[in-house]
Amino acid sequence: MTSTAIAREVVAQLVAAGVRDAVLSPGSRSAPLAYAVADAAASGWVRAHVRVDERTAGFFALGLAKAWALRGEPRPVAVITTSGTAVANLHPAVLEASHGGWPLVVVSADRPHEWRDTGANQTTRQPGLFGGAVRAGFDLPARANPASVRGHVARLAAAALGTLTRDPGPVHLNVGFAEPLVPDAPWTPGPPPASLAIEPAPAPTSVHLPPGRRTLAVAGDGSGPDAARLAEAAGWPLLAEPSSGARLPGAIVHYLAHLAAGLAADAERIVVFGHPTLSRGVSALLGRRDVEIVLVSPTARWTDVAGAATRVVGAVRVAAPAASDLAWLDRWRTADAAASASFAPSPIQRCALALWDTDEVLLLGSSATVRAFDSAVPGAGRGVRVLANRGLAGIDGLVSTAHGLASGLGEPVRVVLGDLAYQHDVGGLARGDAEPDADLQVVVLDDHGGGIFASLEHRAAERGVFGRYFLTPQAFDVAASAGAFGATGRRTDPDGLPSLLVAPVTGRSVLAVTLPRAGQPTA
Ligand SMILES: Cc1ncc(C[n+]2csc(CCOP(=O)(O)OP(=O)(O)O)c2C)c(N)n1
Ligand SMILES: [Mg+2]
Repeated sequence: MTSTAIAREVVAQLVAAGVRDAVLSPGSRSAPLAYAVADAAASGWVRAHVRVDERTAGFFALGLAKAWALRGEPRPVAVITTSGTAVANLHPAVLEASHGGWPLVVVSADRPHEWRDTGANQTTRQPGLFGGAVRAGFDLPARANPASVRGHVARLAAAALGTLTRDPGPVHLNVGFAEPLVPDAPWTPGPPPASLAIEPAPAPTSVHLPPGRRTLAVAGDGSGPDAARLAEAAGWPLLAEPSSGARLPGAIVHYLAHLAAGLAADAERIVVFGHPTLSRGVSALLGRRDVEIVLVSPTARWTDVAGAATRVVGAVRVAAPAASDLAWLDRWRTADAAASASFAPSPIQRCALALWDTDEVLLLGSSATVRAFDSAVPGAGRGVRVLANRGLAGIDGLVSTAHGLASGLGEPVRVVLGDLAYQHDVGGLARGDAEPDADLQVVVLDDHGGGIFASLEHRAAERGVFGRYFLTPQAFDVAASAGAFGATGRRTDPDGLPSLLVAPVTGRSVLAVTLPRAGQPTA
């Protein structure tokens, strides 16, 4: 069968399976897919997004998937590349999607299978390239019967969404294409084909957790607002990471200080939501063997690093708090009020507070950025619109993820990140001439290097070693870099930041915030 027929069927079946966004990077072997997506986009089946750099394309697709989830309508997102190293450039985003549980459908174009191991140009072993990072994969040979495509795409999309497994994540469809790579007849897609109706796995039943036990709710990344609702209903102190979606009114702000001060010493039960990763204090709490630890996970995965959990449940229900629960909650609230009264935020925490005080969707960068928010910001309604890439917490792909998020939502997005993380993914700012502009503001908390390392044991290393091998300050002008990508750039400091955040986020801009230099010896 022709490559054109196969590509059109792949695109049609992706749309039938729920895909509404396709991210493409240019290439010749992938041309049949590009022509098919162009026709599908012209017919309104999908939105096409074209990015030159596949590493960016992968994270951009991740941002689009996050946009669908934020709207309460999870959908798989397709990311399409040509053959060779192009495919491997998706690996960081595929890993992040795997550990974060995001439904990316990688469609890689390949040379005809018989060219493998012959020295043919841009020909490598693409099937299995992502190893255990994909939930499922299929290798469709060149000249396959297009009728075989529907079943494979339906299986892959179901695996990506976790329809039957409750284990969403990335999948990989590798498609061989033989010449000709150019359509011989036009295609005007009509109504998309009917999807294969797959009955989803039943939702987990909820388990009742009785009142009267001194309980802490821990909400890690991706918990969602239900964690806050349950904690509120049960009268549990809520320790919610800033990207949990549960840092809502009532959350305990200075919980790290309270944990360090031993306030949790006589806790009897911890109820854990999402994927907590940010602090050693919470890790220690979740490693305790003298308390009951209940992990609540609606998916097939859970976070239990220490292996100390007592039980794993899909959902919980709670009763009204007992008097003893309210006394316990009161102890935490009283401590938090005292801590708030004496809280003197550092410069980076002042930036976090100013950014938290805005309405736009926020994507928080890894490293010191997310921790500045965690240690400073109060619970607020805006907490449901704060995201992060905490699957693997890389400092890569953050600008691209935010760019995809802004494009997917069609509304302004701010990404806040460190100077090294910004330089790592500065290419994520790029926009092709034919691509619509997104409303994206990149706020770079610029301490001239990896400030996080100054808070770790490596600060004790010899100064030259610490500077060159850990801190790694760069000869890089953050504000000027924006202009190279047609974005606006300017610099401010923590005092100037709040007034600049009042202006609406329109188009692409970069705001560098000068912070005290990281790793400077303190007097
Ligand atoms: C892709 C990737 N490479 C390396 C790391 C290790 N790492 C963690 S934080 C960090 C430094 C980040 O510096 P910056 O973005 O300036 O943030 P800061 O710590 O100064 O807030 C590095 C290199 C990582 N998390 N991800
Ligand atoms: Mg830095």
